[in-house]
Amino acid sequence: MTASGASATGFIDLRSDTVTRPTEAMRSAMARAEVGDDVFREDPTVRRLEEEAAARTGKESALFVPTGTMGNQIAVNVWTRPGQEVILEERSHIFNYEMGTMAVFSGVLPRPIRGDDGVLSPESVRRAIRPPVYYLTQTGLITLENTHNMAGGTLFPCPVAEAICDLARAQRIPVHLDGARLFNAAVAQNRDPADLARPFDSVMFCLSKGLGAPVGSLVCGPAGFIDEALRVRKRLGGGLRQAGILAAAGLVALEENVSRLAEDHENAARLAQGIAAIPGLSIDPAGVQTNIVVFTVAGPGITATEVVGRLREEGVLALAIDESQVRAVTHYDVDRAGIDRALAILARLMGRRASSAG
Ligand code: TLP
Repeated sequence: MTASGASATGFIDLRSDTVTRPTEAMRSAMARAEVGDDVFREDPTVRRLEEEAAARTGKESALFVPTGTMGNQIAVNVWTRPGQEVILEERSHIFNYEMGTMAVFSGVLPRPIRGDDGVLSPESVRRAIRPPVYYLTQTGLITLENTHNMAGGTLFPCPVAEAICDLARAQRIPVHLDGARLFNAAVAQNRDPADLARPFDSVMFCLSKGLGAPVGSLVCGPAGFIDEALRVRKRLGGGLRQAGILAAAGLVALEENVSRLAEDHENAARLAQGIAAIPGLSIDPAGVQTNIVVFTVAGPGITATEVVGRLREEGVLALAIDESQVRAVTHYDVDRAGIDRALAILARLMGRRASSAG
């Protein structure tokens, strides 16, 4: 970290919490990791991480996978049959950013529905579930996302998740949680991640986001589900060999980086409050619950892409997620000084734009 708050790359990189680089503790654990061939299930470090993941999510078993996308798609494949529908939120990662894999690999159709702040209502899910009529497409799976990335890192309220899982269970429909940022959700609410995962049949969480590991996600669920997940992982080319080198960093991430997520949440709140005060930008800071800040470039004449381009020229990286919205994600490689610097730059460039327009 430099005095200006920029990371070693020289940029204040708020594009994603995936950009963090492994800590010294992770690198030394990786160098010392005891390893074996994990396709033979002989890597002791991977097994230890899987046991730890199962314990933390309160599930019977867990499987290490290279990416969150693979974890989600394994769950879709195991729970569904070709021709079925998957109910999910319109802006969810599984629907928008997983390259249509559910259709390509599992032969299932997405049934997207809109939720407020990414939160589906039990009533809208109930209406979307197909009745058991033989000539109708059938609902094979429901997936929820917590925190919800594109809605701005929002929390999925536990009672709502429970209500959806209860109605799904009554109709024997499994529910999978895309918990890429499950630990952010847990820390933000001061709750055990296992409580948040409890109602779900399976959950995926990522080590390579706010937790700071270089690679890796875990898919967790009942033992029978994980047995099948192991086959599907291999089918997808995700059977890794001496993966203990990666799992070792994941164990450090779980050990050392969970409680510090609160700092990222404070920085995101600070960023949102600062943005709310900048003319030409709009956000409700009260809606920022974790480490993701999605703000709107208000008013005509400038697009989100232009704002992101100008920020880059000034050493700040963020992502335009559509014509008018910009996403900035906090993580341990950007400290409070970095946030303040990003805000000063943003205020300056929006001010310049206002004076040149006027
Ligand atoms: N999200 C990435 C991008 O793909 C958008 C990011 O920068 O936020 N579920 C959720 C909710 C995610 O946000 C992501 C990654 C994934 C799944 C997939 O994880 P990976 O990138 O490991 O495949």
